[in-house]
Amino acid sequence: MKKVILITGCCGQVGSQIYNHLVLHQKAKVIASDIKLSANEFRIYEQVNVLDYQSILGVVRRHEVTEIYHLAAILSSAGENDIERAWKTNINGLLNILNICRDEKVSKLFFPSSIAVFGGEIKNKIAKQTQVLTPTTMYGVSKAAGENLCNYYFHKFAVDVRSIRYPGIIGPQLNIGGGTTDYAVEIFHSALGSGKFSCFLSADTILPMIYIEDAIKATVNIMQAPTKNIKIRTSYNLAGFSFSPQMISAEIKKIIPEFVINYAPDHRQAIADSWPRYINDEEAKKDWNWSHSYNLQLMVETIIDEIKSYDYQNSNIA
Ligand code: AKB
Repeated sequence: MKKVILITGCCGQVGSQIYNHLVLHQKAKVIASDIKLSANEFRIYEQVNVLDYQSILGVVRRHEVTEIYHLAAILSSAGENDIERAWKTNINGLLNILNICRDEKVSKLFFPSSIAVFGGEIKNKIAKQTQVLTPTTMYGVSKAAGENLCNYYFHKFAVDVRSIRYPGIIGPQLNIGGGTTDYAVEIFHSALGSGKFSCFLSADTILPMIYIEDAIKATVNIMQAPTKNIKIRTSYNLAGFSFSPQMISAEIKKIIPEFVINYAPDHRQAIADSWPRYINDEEAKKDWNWSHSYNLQLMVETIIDEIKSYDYQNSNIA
C-alpha cells in the first residue's frame, strides 16, 4: 500500500520542518494542511480546520491517507488568552483525528505533547517519565488530557498513536507563535538584526530545550520504531539540553560580541517557573534508541550560520 502522510498545522514551526524532512527522506505522498487559506510553499496543500470533522474526513478519504502527524495546536502563552479556544482546538481537534484514524483505518498517528504537562512540585526540577501531571496552563491541561485520550484509543480501538513530550523547540525559522520558549528563537533574529533583545523571562530561568533537527529526528524515529518497542502510549519524555536566557546570550556573544540583552519578565515568567528545568528521558533512550546530537554551543553556531544564509523573515519554510 502506498504511504500517504497528512500533516496538520503544517505552517507552524514543527509542521513545516517535518514536511521538509518527509518530502526529502520518505517514499510517500505528503499532504500539508493548515487552517490558513493557502500556502504556496507546499506541493500538495489542503486548508483544514481540525475542528471541522467533515473536512478532515474528506481530505483523508480523497487522498487515502495512511499516516497522520497532528501538529495543529494552540501553545502555552496564546492558550491563556482564550482558554476555551485552546481546549477546543487541542482536545476536540485531537478527538476528530483519533476518530478518523479509528474509522478510516489510518495506520499510525503522531501526537505532540509537551513539557507543559508538568507543574507543581517537581523534585530537583527534574521531570521523571512517571511524574504526576499537574499542569498550570490550559495548553498543559489539554496536552495531559490528550495524552490520556491517545492511550485510551490505543487500548480500546488499537489506534497506533505515538507521542513525545517536546521540550522548547529552537530553530532558525521564525514561524513560531504563542509559546513560552519562543524567546530562544526570537533572540537570534534580534541579535543579528538590531543587536539588542528584550527578554520576557528572567536571566536565570532554566528550561528544557531541543534543537529543531533533533526534535524532527525524534519524531521520525518514534514513528518508524517497531510497534513492540513503543511501551508508553501516553507520551514519552524527551530531552535535549537545558539553558537559561543568560546562558544562551553568553553563547551568542561569543559570535556577536556587541549583542546586548535586557530582561523584562512578563506573564510568561509564571508559566516558565511552573515547568521543570530538566527532563529524564531514559525510557525513550531504552525503548526506541533516542539520543540527541546538538548541545547549546553547536545549536547557537548552527542557527547563526543558517539565519545569515537565508531570508527567514520572508519565508515560512526552509
Ligand atoms: C510553549 O512554549 O508553549 C511550547 C512548549 C514547550 O510546548 N514551545
